[in-house]
Amino acid sequence: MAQAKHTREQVREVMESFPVWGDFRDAASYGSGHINDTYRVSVCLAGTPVHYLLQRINHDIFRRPDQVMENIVRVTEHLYGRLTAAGESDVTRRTLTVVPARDGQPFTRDAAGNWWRLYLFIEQARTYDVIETVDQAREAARAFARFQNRLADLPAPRLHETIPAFHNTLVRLEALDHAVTEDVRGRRKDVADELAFIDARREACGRLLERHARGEIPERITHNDTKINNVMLDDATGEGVCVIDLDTVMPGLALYDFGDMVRSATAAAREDERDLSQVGSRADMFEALARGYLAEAAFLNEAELEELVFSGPLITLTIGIRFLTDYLSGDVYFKTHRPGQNLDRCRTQLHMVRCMEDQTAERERLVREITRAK
Ligand code: ADP
Ligand code: GN1
Ligand code: MG
Repeated sequence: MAQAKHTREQVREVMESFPVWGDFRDAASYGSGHINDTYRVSVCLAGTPVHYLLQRINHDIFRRPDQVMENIVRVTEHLYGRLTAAGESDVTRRTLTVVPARDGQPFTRDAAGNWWRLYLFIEQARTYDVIETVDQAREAARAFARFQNRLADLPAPRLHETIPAFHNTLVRLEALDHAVTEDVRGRRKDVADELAFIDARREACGRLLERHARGEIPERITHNDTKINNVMLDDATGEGVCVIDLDTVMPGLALYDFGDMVRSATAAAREDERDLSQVGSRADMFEALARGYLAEAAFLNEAELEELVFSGPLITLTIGIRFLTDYLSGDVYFKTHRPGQNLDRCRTQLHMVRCMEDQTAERERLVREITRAK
């Protein structure tokens, strides 16, 4: 659980900007996200406890929080419309719902210049940092695919790119090279093996970008942060009930979403596990993800299907590059709770890349078998 950065009193004050009925009771730091500051706020509504999810948007990372919120409002309202039209029950558990501030804006600012947003709290569901069963993998993949399906007809204009070149591996490599040259903390000496591992894979890093530039892989509306703890699974049924963490929903490649599911859902250990003998990419979880995703993502074209397996190691390498860059830069991007955590995270990612590479042939066979059967 994250360390609370704001006091109960500060959170209470922020909550006054939102038209929430009831008596403020408590605020607790919540979740294990690496980016925003998240609080579960408890309110007592005429005797009934009610929760809200309050977040401080990390404005060092999201430089235009207003554009982030404009995207999120458009996306969540569209999802609400699609769910309602489909006659779904419990619609406010199936999409995030933004609670506007008293001034009608989808955020509020505090005296220190921070940006805050409030969501309805999704009850009787939870997220997992390391998933436990193949059913969870399948349900998570289905939920992310349904999310992409439902957003395919979002009306123009194009969504804002909240972080430009987010999954562009070549741009991420440039940032790593820069961090290596600068070596601001003198840590380069610790990472020779990691740099060699990445160097050996440079050529493959532009593969999807090239196929996109040739028009073979289309741009779609994608989530771009399909880490497994960004989907809530229903406590009772196990269904992937709600896709959350919508800061990076923007134009992207569907393959990046599948790749990040493979990175995070097949992981046998936590992202910062130090004992690499525990780390790996589980074959059974991959199979469940592929089956769940392909069952729902009917929009995929031939080129996307061809690259489905490759997207796993590519995104895992990309995130490994980002953790290493942050380690060399002095841990300025991802939240860390102990020294060396970003280097440990990088090492698990690179270990998983190798593990995925070793399973490429079997995974390709499996994907062909699933798509042929359809
Ligand atoms: P970050 O961008 O820092 O990863 P998230 O938006 O993913 O932040 O939120 C962190 C955690 O808070 C999630 O992993 C999830 O467990 C929980 N969470 C987020 N939104 C909700 C919500 N609306 N209802 C209940 N829990 C939520
Ligand atoms: C961050 O916000 P969170 O913790 O869900 C990051 C992702 C990384 C992930 C690695 C905006 O995701 O891109 O893949 O950490 N989000 C952003 O765990 O950079
Ligand atoms: Mg998150």
